[in-house]
Amino acid sequence: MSSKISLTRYLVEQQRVDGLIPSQLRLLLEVVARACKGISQAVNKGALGGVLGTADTENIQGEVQKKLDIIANEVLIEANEWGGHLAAMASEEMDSIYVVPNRYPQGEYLLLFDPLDGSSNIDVNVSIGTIFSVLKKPEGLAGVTEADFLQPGAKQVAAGYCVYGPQTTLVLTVGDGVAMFTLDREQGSFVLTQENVRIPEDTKEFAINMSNMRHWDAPVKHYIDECLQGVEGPRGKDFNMRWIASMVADVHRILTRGGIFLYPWDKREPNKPGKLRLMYEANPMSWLVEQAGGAATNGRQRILDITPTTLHERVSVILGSKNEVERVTGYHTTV
Ligand code: P6P
Repeated sequence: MSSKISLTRYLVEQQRVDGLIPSQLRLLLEVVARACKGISQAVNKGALGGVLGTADTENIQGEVQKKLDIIANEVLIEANEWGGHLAAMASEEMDSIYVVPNRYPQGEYLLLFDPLDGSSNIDVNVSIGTIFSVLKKPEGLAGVTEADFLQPGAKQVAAGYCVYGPQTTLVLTVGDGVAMFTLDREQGSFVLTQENVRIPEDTKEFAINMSNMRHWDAPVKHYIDECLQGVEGPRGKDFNMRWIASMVADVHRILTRGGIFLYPWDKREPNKPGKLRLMYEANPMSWLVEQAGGAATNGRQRILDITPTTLHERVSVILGSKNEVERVTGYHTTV
């Protein structure tokens, strides 16, 4: 008797035991996982699949889209639009929301995603990933609009990512802790490989793009400077640094062994609160991190408490080991 627990079995048991996952949400999560398997196949083909390089188009962020950005977006739309569990979708790669066409039944959930985060790493064979967030459509009004999506991250009913690295691993929370599933390519299914993931409250590893140092605000400069002083400095210990420039990969490392990730506001674009997007990058990652015992703020408040005003708004992100995040956040009122 195989001791392997598939994603399907895990979700059925979560539905049966805890009632945490209504059947429509379970169906949605299984469809998203299946779409991630398809994206993983496309990513793994690389040059052999003719999927590398740019698509010569730009997204709403004004960023040149990679071919795989568009492929991944299309895979997620096509996989999810017909199932009857969704009312609409929103994506980093689409200017406005995608309402489920009338030819399909509409459901009660809203799905948001960054279909392929870390695109700058695609052509150099470094880990990338899909990030997703699930909200419930507000009761009442018929139809669905962008305003229905503008809910704080604390309202998410499911969140996760799939990292396409040496392994393809799906990481998921529905509010009862964090579970990790590794793709068994021989069986073609995700298998539970870790549950009740916990982030150590302390760490010696920080992740930030150091090339932006001269642009940071004082609290972040102060924090990183203390880390760089090492054991001789006020922290009394040496720190290590990692920066993969792929949020999914950096967050996966932090969920696996602890650490702190910072993409703070900087004065290169002072009118933008940060680089990363609130709705489909920071919110799902923040919920996962909190569910694993970590913390996530924008330097001044809990990210999950932020009420969005626009679909693609950006945010400053400080997340990971609880005590480090609290230290940096504290510097935002004292430094
Ligand atoms: P930089 C990828 O483009 C991304 O949105 C995140 O995945 C990543 O953490 C960040 O941007 C990297 O930004 O400025 O270091 O290239």
